[in-house]
Amino acid sequence: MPRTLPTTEELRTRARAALDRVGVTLDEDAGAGPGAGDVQHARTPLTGEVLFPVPATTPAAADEAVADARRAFLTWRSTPAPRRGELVRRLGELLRAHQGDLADLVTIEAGKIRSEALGEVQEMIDICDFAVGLSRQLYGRTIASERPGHRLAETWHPLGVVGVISAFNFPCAVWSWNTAVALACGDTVVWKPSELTPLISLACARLLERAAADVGAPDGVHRLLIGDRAVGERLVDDFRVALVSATGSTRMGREVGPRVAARFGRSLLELGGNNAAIVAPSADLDLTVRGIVFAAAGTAGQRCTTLRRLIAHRDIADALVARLTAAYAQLPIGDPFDEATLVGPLISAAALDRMQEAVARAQAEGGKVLVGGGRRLADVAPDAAYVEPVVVRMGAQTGVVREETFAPILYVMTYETLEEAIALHNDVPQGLSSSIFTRDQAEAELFLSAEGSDCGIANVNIGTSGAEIGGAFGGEKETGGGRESGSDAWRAYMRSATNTVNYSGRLALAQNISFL
Ligand code: UN1
Repeated sequence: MPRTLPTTEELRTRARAALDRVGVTLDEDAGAGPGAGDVQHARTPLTGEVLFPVPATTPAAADEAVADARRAFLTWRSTPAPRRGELVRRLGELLRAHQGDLADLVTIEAGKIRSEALGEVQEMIDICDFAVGLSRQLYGRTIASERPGHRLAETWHPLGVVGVISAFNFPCAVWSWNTAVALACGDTVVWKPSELTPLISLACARLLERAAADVGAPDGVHRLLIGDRAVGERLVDDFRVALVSATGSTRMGREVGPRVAARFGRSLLELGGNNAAIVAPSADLDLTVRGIVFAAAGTAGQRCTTLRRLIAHRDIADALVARLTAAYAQLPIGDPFDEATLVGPLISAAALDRMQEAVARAQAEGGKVLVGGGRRLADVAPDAAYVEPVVVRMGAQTGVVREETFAPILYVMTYETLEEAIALHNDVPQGLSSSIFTRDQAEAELFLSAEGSDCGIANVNIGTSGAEIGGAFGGEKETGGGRESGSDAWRAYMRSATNTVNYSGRLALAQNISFL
């Protein structure tokens, strides 16, 4: 087990070096644009300590940023889409060249282990590739007109300024899903990242700024707002922001959605998940255990796709739980830069408090802790939050199980019939990701059918987390209904127009109407 951690000073040096290679200088003007005044503090969950002060965006500068993005939109929307793709291609090249630097910043600020941090940057590279292709595939349809000599068609146009609000746990990939696609679609972007991850945000913004300069795109295609909730609220309420794409808690989405709707803006919400896996009697238990441990304990339980509920058939539940507890007991927890580590720190001491409260509630609601839950490295780093992922066996899906706690807690329940398992699976307010582990094809198909999982993501023999960018990402119910990333999620970033063209030389009205 790793017993040592890097010091805050070592992390500062490493962050400074990565920022320097990317082209960010941490000074009064760094990234926050004109009018920078207040300061925000970059921290690292590795030690729980402050790294650097970062200039925050003032409200006036935030308004100016939206104005810049709006101005840039007026030229960007008329730039041919394949040329817009060149900006995204250049961004992808820069992301490839700086994959290690960006991964360093993700580890330092979000606490991800090395391979997951590199994986997050890989998602950015992949979505850039996807969006470059998309820039030649923004297809509309032609529709058979009911009138002779008429053509009916659907055209897709850029939407406007897209406001991106992102969370600490995917501090750069979620930005890239939105930004790469929005730019290809002809939109411009104003980004309000999590307050907890300003450094990686400055690095991404700088690389995009460099890409824009390299290909001659307007500089205002992207603006970064460093700040707290008040800065995010300006984006939400600004009528010049056509789409607000927000990732975060259901509580945040409950505020953002109605406020954007009140001004008839569009919103795309990626909110909480409370993802479950059903493990059927025929499941391959070796594969299942590995799939579960990555999904439940990976990223220290801090993905919106993290596996939080396990619904195991009663005939295999004990065997499964025995293997799981053995695997959990071996998990290397500690320094995420150490190649052997699989579980890094929670983002903050407050996150640890919430985890401990949830475990205590689960116990009060009849749950039994089977493994984990202890704090680690408190002597070395008293301000950090290293914790053992925990497995709690529950007699029923009680109140706490139906809530999302953003920590590595896996609640285990049992079932007898698949119908019962699916009912339990769907009986939570959230609807993001889901899995079934089975070798019975009929069971798998039922789970994927309209009567099965009610989530936006439904998997077979693979865990709930770690989706590829090629599919649409998002979920139902309190998860918010948005779809981002691949497939045809791009349509949310454009507006469609229906065109009727009469080339007949005669006026023919639809629905056989006679007039004049
Ligand atoms: C998130 O946790 O906000 O499917 C996004 C996954 C990742 C994205 C998670 N590709 O786990």
